[in-house]
Amino acid sequence: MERTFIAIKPDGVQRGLVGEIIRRFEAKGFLLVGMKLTQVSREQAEKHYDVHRERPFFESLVNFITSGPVVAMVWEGKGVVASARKLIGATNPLTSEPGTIRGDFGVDVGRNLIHGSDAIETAEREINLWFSQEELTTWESSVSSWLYE
Ligand code: IDP
Ligand code: MG
Repeated sequence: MERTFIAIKPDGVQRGLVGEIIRRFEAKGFLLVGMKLTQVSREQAEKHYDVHRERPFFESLVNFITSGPVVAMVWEGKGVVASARKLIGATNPLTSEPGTIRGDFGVDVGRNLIHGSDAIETAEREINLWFSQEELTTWESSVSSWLYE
């Protein structure tokens, strides 16, 4: 089953949106298979955002993601990578649709609350960067037959 990496950034934690964000993924029907509150090291942040290394906002992005605790999660489900991106909304919260996490709760692109992997291969890379095998669980929800045909 497909898995994706999701992180509630320091602004989401500070603003008390952890429960609300997790609620949306649960309510959709995705399965939480890994979760931890963690203070990200500079090294880890730079690895995570490696594709943006040459972008002008790279330094402020790394400073921000390391500025406070982050809730790192792995969610599982059919089509979860693309679907999570839809739940999250467009990168700039001013243009994210209402009903999305960024659209409902954010204003500034540098305070957009949440990260989600952008492709299946990216998800695999990010899950391995953030979690060890022992930190991930394999389980089946007792309501799975009410979610999947
Ligand atoms: P994504 O988070 O929607 O996948 P990316 O393009 O991968 O967006 O950018 C990673 C993160 O970098 C964004 O979530 C946002 O926090 C930040 N970012 C992206 N573009 C800008 C920008 O133009 N200015 C400042 N920060 C940006
Ligand atoms: Mg991205």
